[in-house]
Amino acid sequence: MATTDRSVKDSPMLSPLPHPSGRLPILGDVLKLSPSTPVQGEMRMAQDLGSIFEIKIIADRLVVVAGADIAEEIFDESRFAKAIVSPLTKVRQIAKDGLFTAYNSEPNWAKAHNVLAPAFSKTAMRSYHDTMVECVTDLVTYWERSIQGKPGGAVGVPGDMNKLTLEIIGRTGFGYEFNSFAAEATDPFVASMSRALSHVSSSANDIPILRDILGYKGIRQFPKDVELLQSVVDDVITARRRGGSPEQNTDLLQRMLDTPDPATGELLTDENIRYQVLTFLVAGHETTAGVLAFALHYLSLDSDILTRARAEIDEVWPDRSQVITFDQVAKFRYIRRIVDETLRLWPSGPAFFRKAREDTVVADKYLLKKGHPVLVVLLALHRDPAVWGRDSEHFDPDRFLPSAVRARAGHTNAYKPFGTGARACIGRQFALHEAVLALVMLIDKFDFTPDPSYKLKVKELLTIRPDGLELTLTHRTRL
Ligand code: MNH
Repeated sequence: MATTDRSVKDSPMLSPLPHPSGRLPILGDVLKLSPSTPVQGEMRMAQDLGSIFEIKIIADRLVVVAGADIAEEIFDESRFAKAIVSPLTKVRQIAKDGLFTAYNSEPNWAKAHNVLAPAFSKTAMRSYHDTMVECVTDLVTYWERSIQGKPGGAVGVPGDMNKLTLEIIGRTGFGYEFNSFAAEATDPFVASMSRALSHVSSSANDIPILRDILGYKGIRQFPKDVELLQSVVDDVITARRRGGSPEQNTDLLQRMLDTPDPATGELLTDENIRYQVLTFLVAGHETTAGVLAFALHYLSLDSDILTRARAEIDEVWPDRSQVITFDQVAKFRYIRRIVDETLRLWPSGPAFFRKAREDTVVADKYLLKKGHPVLVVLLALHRDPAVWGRDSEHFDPDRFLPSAVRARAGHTNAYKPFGTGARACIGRQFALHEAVLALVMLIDKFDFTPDPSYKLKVKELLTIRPDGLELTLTHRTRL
Protein backbone atom coordinates (compact mmCIF):
# COMPACT_ATOMS: atom_id res chain seq x y z
CA MET A 1 0.00 0.00 0.00
CA ALA A 2 1.21 3.44 -0.87
CA THR A 3 1.30 4.78 2.68
CA THR A 4 3.51 1.94 3.86
CA ASP A 5 5.85 2.38 0.91
CA ARG A 6 6.27 5.99 1.85
CA SER A 7 6.67 5.56 5.57
CA VAL A 8 10.12 6.47 6.79
CA LYS A 9 10.96 3.17 8.50
CA ASP A 10 10.33 1.00 5.45
CA SER A 11 12.39 3.03 3.03
CA PRO A 12 15.47 1.00 2.26
CA MET A 13 17.50 3.71 0.57
CA LEU A 14 17.17 7.40 1.24
CA SER A 15 18.96 9.80 -1.09
CA PRO A 16 20.09 13.37 -0.59
CA LEU A 17 18.09 15.89 -2.62
CA PRO A 18 19.64 17.18 -5.85
CA HIS A 19 21.07 20.69 -5.49
CA PRO A 20 22.73 23.30 -7.72
CA SER A 21 26.36 22.59 -8.64
CA GLY A 22 29.21 24.49 -7.01
CA ARG A 23 27.75 24.63 -3.51
CA LEU A 24 29.97 26.63 -1.15
CA PRO A 25 30.85 25.65 2.44
CA ILE A 26 29.11 28.44 4.36
CA LEU A 27 27.09 30.39 1.83
CA GLY A 28 25.68 27.26 0.25
CA ASP A 29 23.86 28.11 -2.98
CA VAL A 30 23.50 31.83 -2.28
CA LEU A 31 25.47 32.85 -5.38
CA LYS A 32 23.08 30.82 -7.55
CA LEU A 33 20.03 32.77 -6.40
CA SER A 34 18.35 35.53 -8.34
CA PRO A 35 17.73 38.04 -5.55
CA SER A 36 15.13 40.20 -7.29
CA THR A 37 13.45 37.36 -9.22
CA PRO A 38 13.83 34.30 -6.97
CA VAL A 39 10.91 32.29 -8.33
CA GLN A 40 12.02 32.71 -11.94
CA GLY A 41 15.49 31.65 -10.77
CA GLU A 42 14.03 28.49 -9.26
CA MET A 43 12.08 27.86 -12.47
CA ARG A 44 15.37 27.92 -14.42
CA MET A 45 17.12 25.69 -11.87
CA ALA A 46 14.36 23.12 -12.33
CA GLN A 47 15.37 22.70 -15.98
CA ASP A 48 18.63 21.12 -14.79
CA LEU A 49 17.69 19.74 -11.41
CA GLY A 50 14.27 18.25 -12.12
CA SER A 51 11.08 17.81 -10.12
CA ILE A 52 12.50 18.26 -6.64
CA PHE A 53 15.68 19.83 -5.34
CA GLU A 54 17.17 21.70 -2.43
CA ILE A 55 18.65 25.18 -2.17
CA LYS A 56 20.90 25.90 0.80
CA ILE A 57 20.86 29.55 1.86
CA ILE A 58 23.46 29.81 4.62
CA ALA A 59 21.78 27.80 7.42
CA ASP A 60 18.39 27.43 5.70
CA ARG A 61 17.55 24.55 3.42
CA LEU A 62 14.67 25.21 1.10
CA VAL A 63 13.06 22.25 -0.62
CA VAL A 64 11.71 23.19 -4.05
CA VAL A 65 9.09 21.20 -5.94
CA ALA A 66 8.88 21.90 -9.66
CA GLY A 67 7.40 18.82 -11.37
CA ALA A 68 3.96 17.23 -11.57
CA ASP A 69 5.08 13.79 -10.38
CA ILE A 70 6.28 15.13 -7.01
CA ALA A 71 3.56 17.78 -6.75
CA GLU A 72 1.01 14.98 -6.77
CA GLU A 73 2.44 13.81 -3.43
CA ILE A 74 2.89 17.29 -1.97
CA PHE A 75 -0.76 18.15 -2.68
CA ASP A 76 -1.96 15.10 -0.73
CA GLU A 77 -3.71 16.77 2.20
CA SER A 78 -3.30 13.72 4.41
CA ARG A 79 0.50 14.06 4.24
CA PHE A 80 1.06 17.80 3.68
CA ALA A 81 -0.56 21.13 4.64
CA LYS A 82 -0.11 24.83 3.96
CA ALA A 83 2.96 26.30 5.71
CA ILE A 84 3.14 29.86 7.02
CA VAL A 85 6.78 30.92 6.61
CA SER A 86 8.40 34.09 5.27
CA PRO A 87 7.09 36.03 3.32
CA LEU A 88 3.70 35.05 4.79
CA THR A 89 4.93 35.66 8.34
CA LYS A 90 5.69 39.19 7.16
CA VAL A 91 2.26 39.63 5.62
CA ARG A 92 0.92 38.63 9.04
CA GLN A 93 2.12 41.99 10.32
CA ILE A 94 -0.62 43.48 8.15
CA ALA A 95 -3.27 40.77 8.12
CA LYS A 96 -2.56 38.73 11.32
CA ASP A 97 -4.98 35.80 11.55
CA GLY A 98 -6.96 36.84 8.48
CA LEU A 99 -7.80 33.91 6.18
CA PHE A 100 -4.70 34.04 4.00
CA THR A 101 -2.10 34.25 6.78
CA ALA A 102 -3.78 32.38 9.66
CA TYR A 103 -1.97 29.32 11.02
CA ASN A 104 -3.91 26.14 10.29
CA SER A 105 -4.43 25.77 14.04
CA GLU A 106 -5.83 29.24 14.68
CA PRO A 107 -9.57 29.02 15.48
CA ASN A 108 -10.26 32.18 13.48
CA TRP A 109 -9.29 30.40 10.27
CA ALA A 110 -12.14 27.87 10.37
CA LYS A 111 -14.54 30.44 11.78
CA ALA A 112 -13.86 33.03 9.07
CA HIS A 113 -13.78 30.33 6.39
CA ASN A 114 -17.29 29.22 7.41
CA VAL A 115 -18.60 32.79 7.59
CA LEU A 116 -17.04 33.86 4.30
CA ALA A 117 -17.61 30.81 2.08
CA PRO A 118 -21.20 31.92 1.26
CA ALA A 119 -19.88 35.41 0.43
CA PHE A 120 -18.12 33.81 -2.55
CA SER A 121 -21.03 31.63 -3.70
CA LYS A 122 -22.61 32.08 -7.09
CA THR A 123 -25.53 34.02 -5.57
CA ALA A 124 -23.14 36.37 -3.81
CA MET A 125 -21.10 36.82 -6.97
CA ARG A 126 -24.23 37.88 -8.79
CA SER A 127 -24.63 40.69 -6.25
CA TYR A 128 -21.11 42.04 -6.98
CA HIS A 129 -21.54 42.03 -10.75
CA ASP A 130 -23.03 45.52 -11.19
CA THR A 131 -20.31 47.08 -9.06
CA MET A 132 -17.65 45.29 -11.08
CA VAL A 133 -19.19 46.62 -14.31
CA GLU A 134 -19.20 50.11 -12.83
CA CYS A 135 -15.49 49.89 -11.99
CA VAL A 136 -14.51 48.65 -15.47
CA THR A 137 -16.65 51.42 -16.97
CA ASP A 138 -14.72 53.93 -14.85
CA LEU A 139 -11.44 52.53 -16.20
CA VAL A 140 -12.75 52.80 -19.78
CA THR A 141 -13.63 56.45 -19.18
CA TYR A 142 -10.25 57.05 -17.56
CA TRP A 143 -8.46 55.53 -20.56
CA GLU A 144 -10.63 57.44 -23.02
CA ARG A 145 -9.73 60.67 -21.26
CA SER A 146 -6.05 59.80 -21.12
CA ILE A 147 -5.77 59.18 -24.88
CA GLN A 148 -8.03 62.05 -25.95
CA GLY A 149 -6.24 64.28 -28.44
CA LYS A 150 -3.10 62.19 -27.96
CA PRO A 151 -2.78 59.83 -30.88
CA GLY A 152 -0.26 57.17 -29.96
CA GLY A 153 -0.95 57.63 -26.25
CA ALA A 154 0.40 54.70 -24.26
CA VAL A 155 -0.87 53.56 -20.88
CA GLY A 156 1.00 51.76 -18.13
CA VAL A 157 -0.91 48.49 -18.07
CA PRO A 158 0.11 46.87 -14.75
CA GLY A 159 -0.47 50.08 -12.78
CA ASP A 160 -3.87 50.67 -14.34
CA MET A 161 -4.91 47.05 -13.77
CA ASN A 162 -3.97 47.52 -10.12
CA LYS A 163 -6.22 50.56 -9.93
CA LEU A 164 -9.08 48.58 -11.43
CA THR A 165 -8.85 45.56 -9.17
CA LEU A 166 -8.29 47.63 -6.03
CA GLU A 167 -11.38 49.66 -6.87
CA ILE A 168 -13.36 46.45 -7.45
CA ILE A 169 -12.38 44.81 -4.18
CA GLY A 170 -12.80 48.10 -2.27
CA ARG A 171 -16.30 48.74 -3.55
CA THR A 172 -17.60 45.15 -3.51
CA GLY A 173 -15.72 44.35 -0.32
CA PHE A 174 -16.65 47.18 1.94
CA GLY A 175 -18.25 49.99 -0.02
CA TYR A 176 -15.05 52.01 -0.12
CA GLU A 177 -13.93 54.06 -3.13
CA PHE A 178 -10.22 54.75 -3.50
CA ASN A 179 -10.82 57.30 -6.27
CA SER A 180 -8.19 55.48 -8.29
CA PHE A 181 -9.35 57.04 -11.52
CA ALA A 182 -9.29 60.62 -10.33
CA ALA A 183 -6.28 62.54 -11.62
CA GLU A 184 -5.34 63.96 -8.20
CA ALA A 185 -2.69 62.62 -5.86
CA THR A 186 -2.80 58.99 -4.76
CA ASP A 187 -5.21 58.16 -1.94
CA PRO A 188 -3.18 57.91 1.31
CA PHE A 189 -4.62 54.44 1.95
CA VAL A 190 -3.41 53.26 -1.46
CA ALA A 191 0.01 54.82 -0.91
CA SER A 192 0.39 53.08 2.47
CA MET A 193 -0.90 49.82 1.06
CA SER A 194 1.53 49.70 -1.83
CA ARG A 195 4.47 50.82 0.33
CA ALA A 196 3.64 48.21 2.97
CA LEU A 197 3.32 45.44 0.37
CA SER A 198 6.53 46.31 -1.38
CA HIS A 199 8.30 46.48 1.98
CA VAL A 200 7.00 43.02 2.83
CA SER A 201 7.98 41.52 -0.49
CA SER A 202 11.35 43.18 -0.87
CA SER A 203 12.41 42.21 2.62
CA ALA A 204 11.25 38.69 1.83
CA ASN A 205 13.17 38.38 -1.41
CA ASP A 206 16.56 39.59 -0.30
CA ILE A 207 19.37 37.70 1.34
CA PRO A 208 19.12 37.56 5.15
CA ILE A 209 22.36 39.38 6.03
CA LEU A 210 21.56 42.36 3.81
CA ARG A 211 18.02 42.69 5.11
CA ASP A 212 18.78 44.93 8.09
CA ILE A 213 20.98 47.25 6.10
CA LEU A 214 18.83 47.62 3.00
CA GLY A 215 15.51 47.61 4.78
CA TYR A 216 16.37 50.36 7.25
CA LYS A 217 14.19 53.11 5.82
CA GLY A 218 11.35 50.70 5.19
CA ILE A 219 11.56 49.38 8.72
CA ARG A 220 10.64 52.79 10.13
CA GLN A 221 7.91 53.53 7.58
CA PHE A 222 6.26 50.11 7.69
CA PRO A 223 4.60 50.35 11.15
CA LYS A 224 3.23 53.78 10.27
CA ASP A 225 1.72 52.43 7.07
CA VAL A 226 0.19 49.45 8.86
CA GLU A 227 -1.30 51.76 11.45
CA LEU A 228 -2.90 53.93 8.79
CA LEU A 229 -4.33 50.90 6.99
CA GLN A 230 -5.81 49.56 10.21
CA SER A 231 -7.31 52.83 11.33
CA VAL A 232 -8.99 53.49 7.98
CA VAL A 233 -10.47 49.99 7.97
CA ASP A 234 -11.57 50.34 11.60
CA ASP A 235 -13.34 53.61 10.76
CA VAL A 236 -15.17 51.94 7.90
CA ILE A 237 -16.30 49.12 10.19
CA THR A 238 -17.43 51.52 12.92
CA ALA A 239 -19.30 53.69 10.43
CA ARG A 240 -21.09 50.66 9.03
CA ARG A 241 -22.03 49.43 12.50
CA ARG A 242 -23.51 52.82 13.29
CA GLY A 243 -25.27 53.75 10.10
CA GLY A 244 -25.47 50.52 8.16
CA SER A 245 -28.68 49.59 6.45
CA PRO A 246 -28.23 45.85 6.01
CA GLU A 247 -30.95 45.39 3.41
CA GLN A 248 -28.97 47.57 1.02
CA ASN A 249 -25.60 46.10 1.82
CA THR A 250 -24.68 42.74 0.44
CA ASP A 251 -20.98 43.43 0.39
CA LEU A 252 -18.35 41.28 2.09
CA LEU A 253 -18.23 43.56 5.12
CA GLN A 254 -21.96 43.39 5.79
CA ARG A 255 -21.90 39.63 5.40
CA MET A 256 -19.11 39.41 7.97
CA LEU A 257 -20.99 41.63 10.40
CA ASP A 258 -24.25 39.71 10.10
CA THR A 259 -23.34 36.05 9.60
CA PRO A 260 -22.60 33.84 12.60
CA ASP A 261 -20.23 30.92 12.18
CA PRO A 262 -22.58 27.95 11.72
CA ALA A 263 -20.26 25.72 13.76
CA THR A 264 -19.95 27.89 16.89
CA GLY A 265 -22.87 30.30 16.47
CA GLU A 266 -20.41 33.14 17.07
CA LEU A 267 -19.91 36.29 15.00
CA LEU A 268 -16.43 37.40 13.94
CA THR A 269 -14.99 40.09 16.22
CA ASP A 270 -14.43 43.60 14.87
CA GLU A 271 -10.71 43.08 15.22
CA ASN A 272 -10.82 39.94 13.10
CA ILE A 273 -13.09 41.61 10.53
CA ARG A 274 -10.40 44.28 10.23
CA TYR A 275 -7.85 41.60 9.36
CA GLN A 276 -10.20 39.97 6.86
CA VAL A 277 -10.78 43.29 5.08
CA LEU A 278 -7.01 43.86 4.91
CA THR A 279 -6.59 40.27 3.72
CA PHE A 280 -8.98 40.78 0.82
CA LEU A 281 -7.20 43.96 -0.13
CA VAL A 282 -3.82 42.22 -0.05
CA ALA A 283 -4.78 38.85 -1.58
CA GLY A 284 -7.47 40.09 -3.92
CA HIS A 285 -6.06 42.93 -5.94
CA GLU A 286 -2.54 42.49 -7.28
CA THR A 287 -3.25 38.87 -8.16
CA THR A 288 -6.13 39.60 -10.52
CA ALA A 289 -4.35 42.72 -11.81
CA GLY A 290 -1.37 40.55 -12.79
CA VAL A 291 -3.51 38.14 -14.81
CA LEU A 292 -5.18 41.02 -16.64
CA ALA A 293 -1.88 42.68 -17.49
CA PHE A 294 -0.32 39.46 -18.82
CA ALA A 295 -3.49 38.64 -20.78
CA LEU A 296 -3.48 42.06 -22.47
CA HIS A 297 0.20 41.54 -23.29
CA TYR A 298 -0.57 38.29 -25.14
CA LEU A 299 -3.68 39.72 -26.79
CA SER A 300 -1.68 42.67 -28.10
CA LEU A 301 0.74 40.26 -29.76
CA ASP A 302 -1.60 37.70 -31.28
CA SER A 303 -4.26 38.97 -33.65
CA ASP A 304 -5.73 35.49 -34.23
CA ILE A 305 -6.50 35.07 -30.57
CA LEU A 306 -7.88 38.60 -30.36
CA THR A 307 -10.10 38.00 -33.39
CA ARG A 308 -11.51 34.81 -31.86
CA ALA A 309 -12.13 36.64 -28.60
CA ARG A 310 -14.00 39.44 -30.35
CA ALA A 311 -16.04 36.98 -32.39
CA GLU A 312 -17.12 35.50 -29.09
CA ILE A 313 -18.14 38.92 -27.82
CA ASP A 314 -20.35 39.40 -30.89
CA GLU A 315 -21.93 36.04 -30.24
CA VAL A 316 -22.46 36.20 -26.47
CA TRP A 317 -23.14 39.92 -26.06
CA PRO A 318 -24.57 41.04 -29.41
CA ASP A 319 -26.33 44.16 -28.16
CA ARG A 320 -23.67 46.33 -26.58
CA SER A 321 -26.17 49.11 -25.91
CA GLN A 322 -27.31 46.85 -23.06
CA VAL A 323 -25.08 46.49 -20.00
CA ILE A 324 -23.42 43.07 -19.92
CA THR A 325 -25.21 40.68 -17.54
CA PHE A 326 -23.87 38.29 -14.93
CA ASP A 327 -25.07 35.27 -16.92
CA GLN A 328 -23.43 36.47 -20.12
CA VAL A 329 -20.04 36.59 -18.41
CA ALA A 330 -20.23 32.87 -17.66
CA LYS A 331 -20.78 32.15 -21.37
CA PHE A 332 -17.42 33.51 -22.52
CA ARG A 333 -15.74 30.12 -22.84
CA TYR A 334 -12.93 31.24 -25.15
CA ILE A 335 -12.06 34.35 -23.14
CA ARG A 336 -12.10 32.19 -20.02
CA ARG A 337 -9.56 29.93 -21.74
CA ILE A 338 -7.38 32.99 -22.36
CA VAL A 339 -7.50 33.65 -18.60
CA ASP A 340 -6.77 29.99 -17.80
CA GLU A 341 -3.79 29.93 -20.15
CA THR A 342 -2.49 33.23 -18.78
CA LEU A 343 -2.68 31.74 -15.27
CA ARG A 344 -0.78 28.70 -16.50
CA LEU A 345 2.21 30.60 -17.88
CA TRP A 346 2.13 33.41 -15.32
CA PRO A 347 0.23 32.30 -12.22
CA SER A 348 0.10 35.61 -10.37
CA GLY A 349 0.91 33.90 -7.09
CA PRO A 350 3.93 32.14 -8.60
CA ALA A 351 4.70 29.78 -5.70
CA PHE A 352 3.32 28.68 -2.34
CA PHE A 353 4.52 26.78 0.72
CA ARG A 354 3.55 23.36 2.04
CA LYS A 355 4.96 21.30 4.90
CA ALA A 356 4.91 17.62 5.80
CA ARG A 357 2.51 16.72 8.63
CA GLU A 358 4.92 13.95 9.76
CA ASP A 359 8.35 12.78 8.59
CA THR A 360 7.67 11.34 5.16
CA VAL A 361 9.45 10.02 2.07
CA VAL A 362 8.65 11.32 -1.42
CA ALA A 363 9.52 9.71 -4.74
CA ASP A 364 10.40 6.65 -2.62
CA LYS A 365 13.78 8.12 -1.73
CA TYR A 366 13.77 11.67 -0.37
CA LEU A 367 13.12 12.20 3.31
CA LEU A 368 11.13 15.31 4.18
CA LYS A 369 11.07 16.08 7.89
CA LYS A 370 7.88 17.03 9.69
CA GLY A 371 7.22 20.76 9.36
CA HIS A 372 10.07 21.43 6.94
CA PRO A 373 8.91 24.03 4.38
CA VAL A 374 8.49 22.91 0.78
CA LEU A 375 8.12 25.57 -1.91
CA VAL A 376 5.89 24.58 -4.81
CA VAL A 377 7.02 26.62 -7.81
CA LEU A 378 3.96 26.96 -10.02
CA LEU A 379 5.99 28.72 -12.69
CA ALA A 380 7.85 25.44 -13.21
CA LEU A 381 4.99 23.02 -12.50
CA HIS A 382 2.78 24.74 -15.08
CA ARG A 383 5.48 24.26 -17.72
CA ASP A 384 6.42 20.68 -16.86
CA PRO A 385 7.09 19.21 -20.33
CA ALA A 386 5.90 15.79 -19.14
CA VAL A 387 2.39 17.24 -18.91
CA TRP A 388 2.38 20.32 -21.13
CA GLY A 389 4.62 19.09 -23.93
CA ARG A 390 7.79 20.40 -25.51
CA ASP A 391 6.13 23.70 -26.46
CA SER A 392 5.01 24.38 -22.90
CA GLU A 393 6.37 27.95 -23.05
CA HIS A 394 4.01 28.77 -25.89
CA PHE A 395 0.78 30.69 -25.12
CA ASP A 396 -2.17 28.69 -26.45
CA PRO A 397 -5.66 29.04 -24.94
CA ASP A 398 -6.74 25.85 -26.75
CA ARG A 399 -4.85 23.89 -24.12
CA PHE A 400 -7.98 24.49 -22.07
CA LEU A 401 -10.49 23.18 -24.62
CA PRO A 402 -12.66 20.61 -22.82
CA SER A 403 -11.15 17.82 -24.95
CA ALA A 404 -7.60 18.91 -24.08
CA VAL A 405 -8.47 19.12 -20.38
CA ARG A 406 -9.97 15.62 -20.55
CA ALA A 407 -6.81 14.33 -22.19
CA ARG A 408 -4.87 15.58 -19.14
CA ALA A 409 -7.24 13.93 -16.67
CA GLY A 410 -4.35 11.97 -15.17
CA HIS A 411 -2.47 15.19 -14.41
CA THR A 412 -4.90 17.33 -12.46
CA ASN A 413 -2.06 18.26 -10.11
CA ALA A 414 -0.10 20.05 -12.84
CA TYR A 415 -2.29 23.17 -12.74
CA LYS A 416 -2.91 24.91 -9.42
CA PRO A 417 -2.99 28.69 -9.96
CA PHE A 418 -5.35 29.04 -7.00
CA GLY A 419 -3.47 26.75 -4.65
CA THR A 420 -4.72 23.47 -3.26
CA GLY A 421 -6.57 21.79 -0.42
CA ALA A 422 -8.34 23.42 2.49
CA ARG A 423 -6.30 26.61 2.15
CA ALA A 424 -6.89 27.11 -1.58
CA CYS A 425 -8.05 30.52 -2.81
CA ILE A 426 -11.49 31.49 -1.56
CA GLY A 427 -11.66 34.29 -4.16
CA ARG A 428 -11.27 32.05 -7.23
CA GLN A 429 -14.75 32.60 -8.70
CA PHE A 430 -14.59 36.27 -7.86
CA ALA A 431 -11.25 36.64 -9.66
CA LEU A 432 -12.36 34.68 -12.72
CA HIS A 433 -15.58 36.66 -13.04
CA GLU A 434 -13.81 39.97 -12.73
CA ALA A 435 -11.00 38.96 -15.11
CA VAL A 436 -13.32 37.72 -17.88
CA LEU A 437 -15.61 40.72 -17.46
CA ALA A 438 -12.76 43.22 -17.62
CA LEU A 439 -11.14 41.60 -20.68
CA VAL A 440 -14.45 41.54 -22.53
CA MET A 441 -15.21 45.18 -21.85
CA LEU A 442 -11.67 46.40 -22.56
CA ILE A 443 -11.01 44.56 -25.83
CA ASP A 444 -14.45 45.58 -27.01
CA LYS A 445 -13.58 49.26 -26.61
CA PHE A 446 -9.89 49.46 -27.48
CA ASP A 447 -7.22 48.21 -29.83
CA PHE A 448 -3.90 47.61 -28.10
CA THR A 449 -0.64 48.16 -29.95
CA PRO A 450 2.54 46.83 -28.37
CA ASP A 451 5.82 48.70 -28.32
CA PRO A 452 7.84 46.64 -30.83
CA SER A 453 10.94 46.93 -28.68
CA TYR A 454 9.25 45.58 -25.52
CA LYS A 455 10.46 42.17 -24.43
CA LEU A 456 8.48 40.53 -21.65
CA LYS A 457 10.26 41.00 -18.35
CA VAL A 458 8.54 39.72 -15.24
CA LYS A 459 8.79 41.59 -11.97
CA GLU A 460 8.39 39.65 -8.75
CA LEU A 461 7.02 41.07 -5.55
CA LEU A 462 4.64 38.85 -3.64
CA THR A 463 2.91 38.53 -6.97
CA ILE A 464 4.24 38.79 -10.53
CA ARG A 465 3.50 41.33 -13.25
CA PRO A 466 4.87 42.28 -16.69
CA ASP A 467 7.49 44.87 -15.79
CA GLY A 468 7.09 48.18 -17.59
CA LEU A 469 4.42 46.94 -19.99
CA GLU A 470 2.95 49.86 -21.92
CA LEU A 471 0.38 49.51 -24.67
CA THR A 472 -0.80 52.15 -27.09
CA LEU A 473 -4.56 52.45 -27.03
CA THR A 474 -6.78 53.42 -29.89
CA HIS A 475 -10.50 53.63 -29.81
CA ARG A 476 -11.85 50.66 -31.66
CA THR A 477 -13.77 51.68 -34.75
CA ARG A 478 -16.68 49.42 -35.46
CA LEU A 479 -18.90 49.43 -38.55
MN1 MNH B 1 -6.42 34.20 -3.78
C1 MNH B 1 -5.40 32.09 -1.27
C2 MNH B 1 -4.11 32.77 -5.90
C3 MNH B 1 -7.54 36.16 -6.33
C4 MNH B 1 -8.48 35.84 -1.60
N1 MNH B 1 -5.00 32.72 -3.61
C5 MNH B 1 -4.76 31.96 -2.49
C6 MNH B 1 -3.73 30.99 -2.80
C7 MNH B 1 -3.37 31.20 -4.10
C8 MNH B 1 -4.17 32.28 -4.61
C9 MNH B 1 -2.30 30.44 -4.88
C10 MNH B 1 -3.15 29.96 -1.84
C11 MNH B 1 -1.90 30.53 -1.20
C12 MNH B 1 -1.18 29.56 -0.28
O1 MNH B 1 -1.38 28.35 -0.36
O2 MNH B 1 -0.37 30.04 0.52
N2 MNH B 1 -5.90 34.46 -5.74
C13 MNH B 1 -4.94 33.75 -6.42
C14 MNH B 1 -4.92 34.19 -7.80
C15 MNH B 1 -5.91 35.15 -7.92
C16 MNH B 1 -6.51 35.30 -6.61
C17 MNH B 1 -3.98 33.66 -8.87
C18 MNH B 1 -6.36 35.93 -9.11
C19 MNH B 1 -6.25 35.53 -10.33
N3 MNH B 1 -7.75 35.75 -3.94
C20 MNH B 1 -8.12 36.37 -5.09
C21 MNH B 1 -9.20 37.29 -4.81
C22 MNH B 1 -9.46 37.21 -3.47
C23 MNH B 1 -8.55 36.23 -2.93
C24 MNH B 1 -9.88 38.17 -5.85
C25 MNH B 1 -10.48 37.93 -2.64
C26 MNH B 1 -11.50 38.59 -3.09
N4 MNH B 1 -6.83 34.02 -1.80
C27 MNH B 1 -7.73 34.81 -1.10
C28 MNH B 1 -7.76 34.37 0.29
C29 MNH B 1 -6.88 33.29 0.38
C30 MNH B 1 -6.31 33.09 -0.94
C31 MNH B 1 -8.62 34.98 1.38
C32 MNH B 1 -6.58 32.45 1.63
C33 MNH B 1 -7.62 31.35 1.75
C34 MNH B 1 -7.41 30.48 2.99
O3 MNH B 1 -6.26 30.20 3.35
O4 MNH B 1 -8.42 30.09 3.57
